[in-house]
Amino acid sequence: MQDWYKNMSFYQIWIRSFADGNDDGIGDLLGVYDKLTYIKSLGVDGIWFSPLYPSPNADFGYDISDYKNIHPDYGTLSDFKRVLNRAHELGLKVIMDLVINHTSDEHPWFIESKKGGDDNPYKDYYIWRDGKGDKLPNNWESFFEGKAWEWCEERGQYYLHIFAKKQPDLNMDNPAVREEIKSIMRFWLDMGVDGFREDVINFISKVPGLPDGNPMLPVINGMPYFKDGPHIHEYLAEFRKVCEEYDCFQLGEGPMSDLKSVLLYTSGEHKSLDMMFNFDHMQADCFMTEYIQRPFSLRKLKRAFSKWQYGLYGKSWNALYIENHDHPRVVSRYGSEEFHRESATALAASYLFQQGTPFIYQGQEIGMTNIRLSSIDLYMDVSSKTNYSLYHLNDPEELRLARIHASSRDSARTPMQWDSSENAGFSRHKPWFYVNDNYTRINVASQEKDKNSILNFYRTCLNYRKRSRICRYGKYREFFADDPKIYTYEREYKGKSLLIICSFSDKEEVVRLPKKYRGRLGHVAICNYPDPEWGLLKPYEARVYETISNSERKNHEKN
Ligand code: TEU
Ligand code: CA
Repeated sequence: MQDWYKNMSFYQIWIRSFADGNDDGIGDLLGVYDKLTYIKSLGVDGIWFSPLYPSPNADFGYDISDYKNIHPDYGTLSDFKRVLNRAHELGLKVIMDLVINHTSDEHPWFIESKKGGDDNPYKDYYIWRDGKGDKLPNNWESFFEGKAWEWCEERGQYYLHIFAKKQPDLNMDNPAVREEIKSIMRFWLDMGVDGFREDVINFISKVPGLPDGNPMLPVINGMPYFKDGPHIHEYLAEFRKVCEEYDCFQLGEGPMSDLKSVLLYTSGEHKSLDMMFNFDHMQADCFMTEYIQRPFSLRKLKRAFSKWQYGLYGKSWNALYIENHDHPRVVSRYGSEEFHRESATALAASYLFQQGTPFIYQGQEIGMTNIRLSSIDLYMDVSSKTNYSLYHLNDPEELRLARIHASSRDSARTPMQWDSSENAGFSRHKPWFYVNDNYTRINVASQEKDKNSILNFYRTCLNYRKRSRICRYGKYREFFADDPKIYTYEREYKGKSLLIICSFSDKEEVVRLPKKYRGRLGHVAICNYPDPEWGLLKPYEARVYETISNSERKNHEKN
């Protein structure tokens, strides 16, 4: 397969909150169409659409009830084709979200499957089990809603759901199910889409017998039996074959994945994905999930970044991101709302010069921040609601809500802040979800006008990396890993290098230079302050130095 994706960066659209084209309060494809030139102007090369398909929205699109259609809230298939064609005209690739670990419980397959019956072709499309006496089939917990089993009166059996109750897991061991998946892939590839982001793809093969998990483990106790399961490589190879008929690429989402498993998926004999999203760097201020909070640790963030940069170099390829629709806004987490512009741009520089294909999530490019809603009833994300209702019940309300403020996925799902007009220019109708109050201050229109804005910093970095062979091929090296306030890394290729220094301090800091750069620093190619001062970093200052090696320099001077 082609590796065109190695020179690219992608913009992620979570359509419901992106842009409302018909003013009914819900983002849609008409809205996307109107913003395609904006997206292009960022310097990205493609779009990843979070699910656009019909869905009851128990998990906002990740519970699909029809894989070959568009949700009526967002438009029609012909609206989609219009967007796809225009995107292609602009030179933007388009990738779709492929959610195949589970469907909605309102998908016709599940409605049929519930009926049971020996000659029912849909009978084994899902994972059905009898209870064990008066107990559940096993002790697994779901990610989103308590136990992983739900009773179905109609069929008289339990079904497995690793996520919400309304997201029954498909039985991938059934060849008919895999044929359905391939047919879905072909449907979109034939239309012209350029690839897939494959949701929780490392969960689709379960260990036969579905053994009990360790009862001492919280929430994810079934993980050893559904992550990287026994037939995963077989199934992914089948899907890969379909993709190989087209010039497309596959990006897997791999919660809890480690280097070893990602290398298995993305290189060598089993290669069935081009790259994977991992979650390590999203845990620099929490333990396992954002709901269990810890103070932000830059060292932890750097460890996660470096682990993957060193670990995949020369063997595979990284998918780079610091935000998506599943995590609260990164400025509110790892940056500073006080040093808003500075920290948002430092965060950008901290990952955009790493090796891999960067993803930018809508609103990240203007530094959107977390929303703080006044009551749990105003939140919509199923996982936030569950966390609130199951844990810390005896804590004061204020504290319980503060945990939701810091962890809710809803913070990344507020309407995009386009300008300072009513509803942030997202819609002329009351939006389906709350707009962050700070939209008058943080919005696209005002940042368009400011050459030092976060938006323009993203443009600078994205355009720079596109032209840079060092960014594509260069070797990564981190310096001063123990430094709790500054992230310093290098990319080196054929005697030339970039040295990236990002301060995460809200005070001035002294620049620490790696030995090899002393006396041969080169010049500042990019900086988030207009006048970088020799030897001193301002709060959240980020610089990218371009340098050449001593031997190259000598050659240069001779000529
Ligand atoms: O996410 C998988 C996943 O592991 C996250 O849901 C994670 O558990 C959660 O964000 C807590 O931090 C994918 C999708 O990206 C997500 O939107 C879906 O809800 C989920 O799968 C189920 O389809
Ligand atoms: Ca609309």
